[in-house]
Amino acid sequence: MPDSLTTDSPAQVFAANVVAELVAGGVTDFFIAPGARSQAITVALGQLAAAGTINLHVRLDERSLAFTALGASLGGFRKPVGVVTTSGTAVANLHPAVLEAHHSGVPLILLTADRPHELRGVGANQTTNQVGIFGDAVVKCFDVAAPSEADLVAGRLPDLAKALVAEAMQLCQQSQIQAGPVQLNLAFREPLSGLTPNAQTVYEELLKSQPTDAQPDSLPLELGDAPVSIDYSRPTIVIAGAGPNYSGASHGVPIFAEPSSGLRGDYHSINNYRFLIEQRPDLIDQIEQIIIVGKPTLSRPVLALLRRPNLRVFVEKSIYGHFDLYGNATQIGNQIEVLAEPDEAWLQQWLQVDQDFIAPKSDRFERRQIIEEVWLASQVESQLLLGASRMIREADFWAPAVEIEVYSNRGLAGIDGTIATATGLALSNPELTTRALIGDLTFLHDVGSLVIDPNDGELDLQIIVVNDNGGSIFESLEMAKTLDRESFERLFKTPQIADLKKLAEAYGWNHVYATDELELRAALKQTGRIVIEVALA
Ligand SMILES: Cc1ncc(C[n+]2csc(CCOP(=O)(O)OP(=O)(O)O)c2C)c(N)n1
Ligand SMILES: [Mg+2]
Repeated sequence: MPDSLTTDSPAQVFAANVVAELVAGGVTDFFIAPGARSQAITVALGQLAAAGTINLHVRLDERSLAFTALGASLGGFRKPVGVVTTSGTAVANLHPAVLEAHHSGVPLILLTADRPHELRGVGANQTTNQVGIFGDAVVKCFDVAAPSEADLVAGRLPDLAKALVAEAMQLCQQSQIQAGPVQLNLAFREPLSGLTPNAQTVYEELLKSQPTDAQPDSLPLELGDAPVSIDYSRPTIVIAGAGPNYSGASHGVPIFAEPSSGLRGDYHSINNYRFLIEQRPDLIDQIEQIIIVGKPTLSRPVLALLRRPNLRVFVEKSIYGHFDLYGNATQIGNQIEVLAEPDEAWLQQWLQVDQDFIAPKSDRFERRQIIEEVWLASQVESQLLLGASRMIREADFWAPAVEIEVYSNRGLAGIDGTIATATGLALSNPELTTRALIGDLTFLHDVGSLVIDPNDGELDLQIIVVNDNGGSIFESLEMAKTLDRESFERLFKTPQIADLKKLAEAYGWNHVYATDELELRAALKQTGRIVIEVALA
């Protein structure tokens, strides 16, 4: 304990201990937005960052902040990261990313500063009910009372911080399947911060007093289910939705791999499956069993497969929770008991049909070529984020049989926060080129995430925008056929007239137009932060 014990702010002592415990527990990256009520946490994190102990990232907009944190956690194999906000609407701005994290098993530690209990519900500035604000999207919300002078004098604050962080860390990453956000709603009384104790010193003391190597091990899958018994000798396929799907390939049967499954390059993957579903009913009719891994979301024909009569559907538990859309899963679990080995002839028949299939070709530069170029450019030292909307669905048809590091926010498939998520991925793997392939509305939705924090350093980050002047995904839906064109455009397609080049440049990004494959290929080789705009009619 420092000598100046009684002059320390209880807020600062507690904040320093909370963050030191988090770091000792393995959290290396923190995301903060400026604010008064959270100043003790921010000061403490600043000290740890100055000492080189943590990576600290600053954002203005908390919505962007939280998606950036989400991307960073994803890029680090779902490691827990800290997110810090002040009180009030700042907290509410975390909500979209918290929902996505909840639905896709991403461990976020939300440190939301709050007024002390005596100032709640009495009209104090910037005060709302932050307890339970995220509902069941957080594993738990801890409502932590403001540290008091009495706590400080009694020397209780380090132990309080230790117990709090230990439980929070445990809850946010219980297993691969049950990971998710936790909220530490931390009340603080004035004085809201001080310069002592220095959080780096608190951290170093902490390390001396506890065994080292508290880094989280890789998380166990949830075990203990009754094994799922599969007779692979019957005609079986795997449908692989959004990943990570480490086990998808291990079944030894044909895989229908959505592009965000990470399995397109696998030997078993039938990459023309979206065409074959419609063109080879003879083969589809033979399927007797389907194993679902990850979260399939992209197409109605795939989901329709699951509703076929006399089908056995096995669901492998995933990070995305319980997937059983039609309530017809025969068994759900993650331990498999192999009753009989796969039929090699069945697999070979599918691989042959896939290889022989000739996809419709067009000479125009369109989405197919964009996907192929982006995919192939991403084979080495790269990671790719697929935005929601049309391009990920086009990739379901066209993504080549090449393994790449691929991500997508399929927990809720929002078009929000995509630039921020890509930035988070880039921050967590700065040695890679990070690409996001998104639509024009998705770009505009999150354009504020182009704000650059110069302290983030040089990132190779490419936002590839397919600008088709509005939400072209809606063209394929019911209302596009029933509504008159004008109503459809005004109500759904929402064409926009934004100048993306000016926007990008205003935020300090490079911008380049790509009008054909060669220009796109060249643009994809550029370094730095760049918006690559591909205009399509
Ligand atoms: C936050 C959020 N709001 C609304 C939607 C509904 N939505 C799905 S796709 C889409 C349009 C996206 O358009 P664009 O990014 O241009 O992609 P395109 O389909 O044209 O390639 C919208 C509004 C959503 N998924 N998420
Ligand atoms: Mg569009």
